[in-house]
Amino acid sequence: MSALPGTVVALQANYLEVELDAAPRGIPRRLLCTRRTRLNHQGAAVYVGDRVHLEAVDAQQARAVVSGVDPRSSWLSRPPVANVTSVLVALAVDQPNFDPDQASRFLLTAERTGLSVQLLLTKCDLISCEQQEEYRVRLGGWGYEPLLLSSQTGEGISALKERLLRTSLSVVCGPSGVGKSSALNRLMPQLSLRVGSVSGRLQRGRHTTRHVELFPLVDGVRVADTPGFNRPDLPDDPRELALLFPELRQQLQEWPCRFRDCLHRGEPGCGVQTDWERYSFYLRTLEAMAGSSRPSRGD
Ligand SMILES: Nc1nc2c(ncn2[C@@H]2O[C@H](COP(=O)(O)OP(=O)(O)OP(=O)(O)O)[C@@H](O)[C@H]2O)c(=O)[nH]1
Ligand SMILES: [Mg+2]
Ligand SMILES: [Zn+2]
Repeated sequence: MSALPGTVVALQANYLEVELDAAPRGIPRRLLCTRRTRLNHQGAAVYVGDRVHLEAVDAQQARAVVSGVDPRSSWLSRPPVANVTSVLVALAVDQPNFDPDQASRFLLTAERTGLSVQLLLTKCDLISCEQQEEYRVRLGGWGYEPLLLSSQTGEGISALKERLLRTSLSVVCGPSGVGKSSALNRLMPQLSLRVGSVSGRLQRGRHTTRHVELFPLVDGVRVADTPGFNRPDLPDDPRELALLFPELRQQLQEWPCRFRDCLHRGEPGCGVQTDWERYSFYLRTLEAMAGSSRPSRGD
């Protein structure tokens, strides 16, 4: 039998869970796989979202071996997911409280993929309509049109679904405890994903989701739930940084800076404005990049 194509939907320890594009008769759609030793020797890592080819299928045990990995069309570094088509950054308005620097770190990581980035503001039931409006305006200034969600009241869930249906692989990422799994449960109750409480003074999450996993919404459309973490790394190329801020990108499009390799830090003659909310974060990030030649690891 020739190699069967499929998608890696989960990783657990040394096993890959692969969903076949189409299961020939008598073969289960989902198979637990190991990697061909040759792949290990080549150092070819396999990630969730990867398109793979399977051989040595054992239909009875629902097992197979991954013999090849296709080149990736995109890559989200943390959490690691291949062939992503849209990144959804989930941030809570409260419990855990909204931390603008942390929010920006997640957004920068998402922007580095070069894909469309959607900001999800979760737990909107915890704030008033006026406060919701303030968030809309504030994040609009960051260049985002946030989708306001509540898994408790169901607000925004159908808009989220509509958004997910537009593209083949959306990844929901964000800090622990913001309600990523809760939102997916509300959207697809049959998933019954494990949900954890938030605790402590900072109302942090408890890292309830442990692995990246892809779930089918409809045929050809998947969404990834991911483990929350609290401090994404900053990008390491200062020249790349400006383009990761949509509000700065927009400025540069309207009034391109006259200088080549300008870092837009208020140099005389640089046309970039300084009166935008995240400007100080932008400057601090540039400084942090200059100060650390080695990228730091978050938690
Ligand atoms: N008030 C309110 N609480 C929510 C909402 N969504 C989730 N929660 C609560 O927030 C806590 C964390 O929810 P999870 O869905 O486990 O959060 P998560 O982002 O998946 O967390 P990790 O898996 O640790 O990354 C749970 O106690 C949920 O009941 C919401 O819309 N409103
Ligand atoms: Mg979770
Ligand atoms: Zn400039």
